[in-house]
Amino acid sequence: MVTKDRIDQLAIFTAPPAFDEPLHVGRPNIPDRGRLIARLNDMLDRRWLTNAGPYVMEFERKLADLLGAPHVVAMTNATLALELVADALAWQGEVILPSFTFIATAHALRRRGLHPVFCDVDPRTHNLDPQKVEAAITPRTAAIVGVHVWGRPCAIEELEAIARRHRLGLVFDAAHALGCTSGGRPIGGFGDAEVFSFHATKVVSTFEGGAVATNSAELAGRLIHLRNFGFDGEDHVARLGTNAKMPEVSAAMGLGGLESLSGWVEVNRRNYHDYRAQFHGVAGIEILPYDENERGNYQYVVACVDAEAVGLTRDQLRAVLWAENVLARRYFYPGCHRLEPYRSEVRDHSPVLPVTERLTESVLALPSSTAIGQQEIEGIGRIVRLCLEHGDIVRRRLEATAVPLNAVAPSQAPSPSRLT
Ligand code: T4K
Repeated sequence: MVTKDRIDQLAIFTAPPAFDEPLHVGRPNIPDRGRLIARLNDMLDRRWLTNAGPYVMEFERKLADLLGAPHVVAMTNATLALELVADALAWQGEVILPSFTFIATAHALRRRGLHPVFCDVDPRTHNLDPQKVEAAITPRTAAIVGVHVWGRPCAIEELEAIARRHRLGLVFDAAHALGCTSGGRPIGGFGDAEVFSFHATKVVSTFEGGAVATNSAELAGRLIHLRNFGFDGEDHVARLGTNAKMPEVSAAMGLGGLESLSGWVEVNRRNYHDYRAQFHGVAGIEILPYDENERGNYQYVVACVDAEAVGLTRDQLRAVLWAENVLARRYFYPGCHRLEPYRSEVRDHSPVLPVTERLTESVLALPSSTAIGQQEIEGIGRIVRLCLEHGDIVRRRLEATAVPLNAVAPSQAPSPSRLT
């Protein structure tokens, strides 16, 4: 790592980047390799590779304990899991959801033939604003899908009350929220169902993977059929299903992940506090806080950039960081409502979701996970503070060199000299 003390040492001035290798958001956590390989050997000896094998069943049982939900159904990924939940609950018509989420939330509904209705979020929580949800309800509304963005819980009680009052379905996209709590209760047992992701970038990974947690035995039963072509017996097909089964190799990885989870969360938490310390008192940059009274997984460390106070936009700051090989991500830019197919369907292009639009211009997810530690975070803090102290020079440099604000990292494409 190259320590940057002076403004001319920044890579945008053709100096070498601070980091030789890219620092990613969402670098996978790797469980104990010995145990993983032992499990894989057992799996191969057993010659049982998929279709409700022993690892998948053990993974589901252990998840049920962690999530405080009696039924967990493991799937190929969270996107298919969301699709199958919407199918199993027989939703039709409109579903209210945030635009400030990963596109998978909207696509899953749309692929079921539902009409996503994007609702604005609370600027403090980044999650659905219950008042705006209620205002968006029409006679065609079938359900609400809340997203526990960054693993911070939605306003669950308010959303439950609204769903009850209007007799709507309520499901939570809990892709980010494994191991988190709301009011001290594990996320997993709220609403009709909660959907988790075990993608490589999540705190526990199964390479690709997802799961539905629910209190309803009936819903779980339907999902078990749906994930397996609709079979409910050796040769009896009860409904139109698909193939969304989690394979044994994924469950083996996930079991290792669950064994390591508390240690990884400790590292994430330390990283989060190190970032908070780096930016403490820095005007215009806030590291989004986690409620220390709840259990969190701290998988995402999110900086909110106030362009006016900082003197640089979020994208300018990001371009500087990318030149240093710090691949900060602007999740969830530009908002689902600005992406296809939803974008083309909106007749009025004026900002209808003002909070979402502001967030998508100001939020920057910073590299964290077990792949980085205090030294890297100090390096990143130093770069950002240098930028802030010399905002005018940095801005002029970026403008003069026409650095694309969609910049790619030095290790991925242009050498720093391309930035001259
Ligand atoms: N709902 C929500 C709220 C979600 O955030 C997601 C997924 C879903 C639903 C759907 O869940 P799944 O169907 O995926 O189970 C990533 C993930 O692909 C996506 O799963 C995740 N959310 C989203 C927030 O982030 P991208 O487009 O940022 O992926 P990518 O390939 O750029 O990877 C992110 C970073 O991770 C990169 O900087 C590199 C690093 N990485 C990635 C992979 C795959 C690694 O270091 N190693 C790896 O193996 O979407």
